[in-house]
Amino acid sequence: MDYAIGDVQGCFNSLNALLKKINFNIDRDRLYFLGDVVNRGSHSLETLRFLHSNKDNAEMVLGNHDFHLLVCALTDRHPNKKDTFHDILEANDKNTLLDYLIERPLVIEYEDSLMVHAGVPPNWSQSDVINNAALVHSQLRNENLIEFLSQMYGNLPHTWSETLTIKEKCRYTINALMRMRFCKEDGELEFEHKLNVDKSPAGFKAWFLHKNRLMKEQKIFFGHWSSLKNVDTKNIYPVDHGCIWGGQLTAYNLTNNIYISQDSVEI
Ligand SMILES: [Mn+2]
Repeated sequence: MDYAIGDVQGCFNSLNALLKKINFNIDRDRLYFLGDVVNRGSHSLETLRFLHSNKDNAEMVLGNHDFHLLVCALTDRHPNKKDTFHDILEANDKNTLLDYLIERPLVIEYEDSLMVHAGVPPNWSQSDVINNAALVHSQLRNENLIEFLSQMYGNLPHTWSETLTIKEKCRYTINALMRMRFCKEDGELEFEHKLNVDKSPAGFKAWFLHKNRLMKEQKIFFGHWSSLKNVDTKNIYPVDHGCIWGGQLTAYNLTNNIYISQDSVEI
């Protein structure tokens, strides 16, 4: 069986409970983590080690918290007070784990669907998504990685255009694929709101609710938005059910098309 799994955020006990619930078998099953595997929870190190040691059967897309870990580990930016990945920064296998994260993609194409941490701008086609994600991926593997990472924070540019510099294109792509919730039809991003879809800020909508969205026919699996409730939009599969906030850690069984949730067992 293949499963897409929502934001673990270092909730390794809940992940183990979920894997037990789905009878996870390393020889038979494949796991696709939808990003934010680390941070906020108490066991980021164990979670990342689990992914790394099972990398032949588990894949992940980068989420904003995973990216934040890379920035804090490799540039002079300091972790915030709420960050809980100090266990990784102090681990003796830190470099192995960071190298593993640097190699991870921003999107995964799975059969006729797409997996991404936050979402896909409504004005992007599947090839726009793949090409822009690949541009960021190539920059992460470039020898100027540290300089690149130190320039990727910030909310600008709000919109994507062909005339942007490579750095600007990457910053927009990271913000869109890893952080977006609300946007305009032309992909203009908004970062002040984290509420449910019925509370969108003026002029903005949840990225998947735009009428003329180009990727309507592809299934999209994503995490990041734990407050999403009652989403009844065709081909839209939110899988982050807020484990870190005392909610549930969820796996979507891609073979049988069902959600399986595990109540948080973090202390
Ligand atoms: Mn996130």
